[in-house]
Amino acid sequence: MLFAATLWLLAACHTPAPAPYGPTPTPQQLAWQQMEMNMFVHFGPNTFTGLEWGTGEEPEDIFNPTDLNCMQWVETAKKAGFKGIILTAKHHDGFCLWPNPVSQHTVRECSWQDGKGDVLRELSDACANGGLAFGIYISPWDRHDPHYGTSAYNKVFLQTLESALTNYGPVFEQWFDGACGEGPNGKKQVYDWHAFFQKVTDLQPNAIMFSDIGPGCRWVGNEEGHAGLSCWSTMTIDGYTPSHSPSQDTLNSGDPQGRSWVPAETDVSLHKGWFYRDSEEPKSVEQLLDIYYTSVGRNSLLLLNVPPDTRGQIATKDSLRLMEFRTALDQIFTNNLAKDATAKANNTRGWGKRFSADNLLDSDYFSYWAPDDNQTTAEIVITMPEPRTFNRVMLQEYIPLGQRISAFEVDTQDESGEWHTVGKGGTIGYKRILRIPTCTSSKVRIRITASKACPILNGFGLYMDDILDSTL
Ligand code: FUL
Repeated sequence: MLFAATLWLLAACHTPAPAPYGPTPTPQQLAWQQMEMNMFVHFGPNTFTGLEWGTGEEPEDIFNPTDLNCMQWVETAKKAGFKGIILTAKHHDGFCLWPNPVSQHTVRECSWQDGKGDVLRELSDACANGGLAFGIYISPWDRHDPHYGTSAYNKVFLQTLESALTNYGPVFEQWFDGACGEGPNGKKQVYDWHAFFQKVTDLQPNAIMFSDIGPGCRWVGNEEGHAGLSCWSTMTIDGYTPSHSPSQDTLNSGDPQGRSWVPAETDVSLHKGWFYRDSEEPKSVEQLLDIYYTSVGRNSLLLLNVPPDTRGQIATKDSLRLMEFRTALDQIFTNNLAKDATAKANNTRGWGKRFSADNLLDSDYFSYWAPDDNQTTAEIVITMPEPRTFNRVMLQEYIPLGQRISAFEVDTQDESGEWHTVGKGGTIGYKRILRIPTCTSSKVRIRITASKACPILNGFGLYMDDILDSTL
């Protein structure tokens, strides 16, 4: 008896974890993905002119916030559930929100705060005090800098990066915008992307670099707030640059054969435009929830733009809407209806608890269910103590070992014991939320029908959304 128990224990302890499959996230990319929602802040001369793309000829004095309060941004962001803030330190008009030594078109040149103002300083301090991560957007396209369109501009841009990335503490994300509206007869800048990326790596080795193609995270391919129905965090980026990227469809859905880990980031604005305009109303709670489902719920991070007004504060109507959004998310997702359930898989790696299906239901991110290596399909049955009513199914793949699953279905069991398919999907990735018709059942079955290597899941949840009537 003792001998058998010892043997069992030895076998359980010695079953190795699955080997990583394909590209995997760096620890920084994993931590970034776990942030789930960050706040984007577009602020600058356009806030005062009402333009979306400034010409670069705006007089510096146009930038004149009457009551800048970055702590208010941070407090609002925290209450809304954002984990970090990314500020447009320099948009296409070239105006720098900090006294960039290689530019004469900055806060230093304007009468606001007698030329002593520095929005990067205020925001980075506020983020540090409030416990939020701080990120920087710097537009490579520059409609003001006289060097733009010549190779000398690359040096100016590198010095610009150097100034922004050395003086304001840790930067969690460096955002490289890809836009250029110069047109066929406009200036043509050949960017030295290699040097730009190297500069960020040297100065902020932990920063995630965003551009159309990453390398830290990629553009999702649209500004409407939706990742692909299937969304791979993998894509091949060799041979591409941020100025020459794969098609928007590929950016939207990634590439299951992709050779790099470049997860999708979904940037979208609370308003119609990126900069604040009094005439624009914030998106409704329903629209925001929909965006949440099509971004966070489709293996992408949501970067929601909340533009401050001409005071330099988030307008009341916007912060109220964000609070309503937060309340809705809490109402839906605080109560995981499967949290006291049990889970059983048709195949489990080794014996014992280490890879058992129950690991889907605990709150430990790093515990997961995995079957034997040769399994690429699997079934897990989740049993609740009594029938429960739900319309959202949340699944998480354990991405530190790669993204594997390419097709799955979800069934519920009726009183007579018959199974009915209620939802299906392609990829899962870090997080997938399926919107299904409202159903009542005590048993849910996850069927993984295709996976590139043995599937590995670490999270499962059932929720009821009474707010957004949608099964998309
Ligand atoms: C685009 C820019 O042209 C918009 O103005 C905005 O900054 C958006 C986030 O990226 O490429």
